[in-house]
Amino acid sequence: MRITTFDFEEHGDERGILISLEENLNIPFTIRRCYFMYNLMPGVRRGYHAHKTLRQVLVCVRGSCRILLDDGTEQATVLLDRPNLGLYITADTWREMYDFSEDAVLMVLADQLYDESDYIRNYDAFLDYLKKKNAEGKQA
Ligand code: T46
Repeated sequence: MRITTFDFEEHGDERGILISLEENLNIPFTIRRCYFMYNLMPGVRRGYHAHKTLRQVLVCVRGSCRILLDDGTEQATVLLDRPNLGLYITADTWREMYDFSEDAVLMVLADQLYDESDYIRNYDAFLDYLKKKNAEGKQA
């Protein structure tokens, strides 16, 4: 499956490093929401869902974690272990986040406000959703 990551430009000098994230520039959409998670224990696994329309960029701004992506046919794993790396996740992609380091802070930029009706939180329902969508696409 195709994985899209971004290497954000670092503005570094003797004072440290600054990264700027701007909508429709190095983030490929208009940013409508930002959320982040921390206090993530090494054994926990989060996510277990797909989105029908939401697009997001994930950045592990501190520490590290792994992201499992699944498009219903193939799976891939991405290690987020530096704050200048962004992972772009579009709709119709099952995701799981795991292997969090104790200091991990995972920040997410999203193109829509929070909407529970955009979630598919059951894997079989996700596969059914893709099947129906494909069948409708072939008829059109
Ligand atoms: C995603 C992955 C990467 C809100 O009230 N507002 C929000 O914007 C979000 C994202 C969550 N919530 C509430 C809903 C739940 O009661 O926070 C609680 C935890 O959310 P959830 O279990 O969905 O968290 P994750 O880590 O499994 O998934 C999140 C995002 O929900 C999801 O869109 O792609 O991070």
